Amino acid sequence: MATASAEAPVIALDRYLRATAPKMEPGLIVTLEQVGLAVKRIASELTVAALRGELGSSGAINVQGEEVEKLDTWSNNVFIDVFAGGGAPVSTLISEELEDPRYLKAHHGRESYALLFDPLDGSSNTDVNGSLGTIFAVRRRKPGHGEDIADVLGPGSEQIAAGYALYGPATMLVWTTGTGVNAFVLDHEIGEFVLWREKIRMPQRGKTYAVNQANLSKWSPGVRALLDRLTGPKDRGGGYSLRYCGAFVGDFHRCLLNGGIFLYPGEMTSGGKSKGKLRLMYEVAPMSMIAEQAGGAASTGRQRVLDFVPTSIHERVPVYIGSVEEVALADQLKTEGG
Ligand code: FBP
Repeated sequence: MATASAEAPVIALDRYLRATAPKMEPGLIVTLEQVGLAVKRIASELTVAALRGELGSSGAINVQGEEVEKLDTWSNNVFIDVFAGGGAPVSTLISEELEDPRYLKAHHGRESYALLFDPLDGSSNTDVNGSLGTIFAVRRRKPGHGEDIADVLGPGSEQIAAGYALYGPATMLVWTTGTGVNAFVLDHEIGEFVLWREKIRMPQRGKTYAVNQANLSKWSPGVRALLDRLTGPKDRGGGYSLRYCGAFVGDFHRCLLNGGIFLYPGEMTSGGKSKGKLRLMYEVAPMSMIAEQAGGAASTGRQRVLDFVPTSIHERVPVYIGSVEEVALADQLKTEGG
């Protein structure tokens, strides 16, 4: 039986949202609680998925042209089930695993929210028991919006909340509503998310970088210059170690706590243009709100991620995210030819 340390009061997520956090609109409180519920279900299933034959591919290909893992589909359905119940004023679900938005009748057309999410981040880790995550963002929907999502395709600065869950040795829920970044840990004994850290600050500079270096040949000279600098001599601003777990959430979480940078650069195409891999609306923009709220930064290599105006819900962008010093260096070295 774990003993709680005397200093740290046990504050559960719902109590924190309702009593401790800066005043929050009631609909947003319920929405974050529902996200917490979906994450608890996914966390519990991940611990036994291997025993239940839920690992491996579902055989389907998603709108991104990627093979869909059984757990991708399962996690996506958990979110649909939780929000279709109508408790939270969410009228629109936009997911990595859904080609088109899913409209929920309960709140359709009214003052409501859109929930944008990547139900299971790091899919290539599902079968090897590696780090996995869930990423989400909340945006306001105008009444009478109908089935047109123009009001959702605004810059990331319009997000009113964002967060992620990290399924690692512990399950963590990290979120912001624009007043700092808070982290909760799932205490499996009581089935509650309990406050771990409030108003987390990302160090201005770190000691690690995270990138799939196997893509080196596809990158611009600016990206190579950045890697040369980070891996160069310590006395010339280098000496960084490479840490890459293959899940954006896991690699970003390390930057949040210890500083450093995660990058997924654009790959140069024959037309000389670079195209990123990660999706703006439900991966990069939510994490960028967290980064900035913790005193970090996020760039597409050409501009601040939160200023980028998307043209579609599944748009991809290059990303350089983490401590302000490393992201500034990436911009200075014109990594995306900016
Ligand atoms: P999904 O797993 O949700 O599709 O996310 C993409 C992702 O897995 C990121 O989590 C991760 O950072 C990246 O792709 C890994 O890509 P690669 O296998 O090319 O290194």
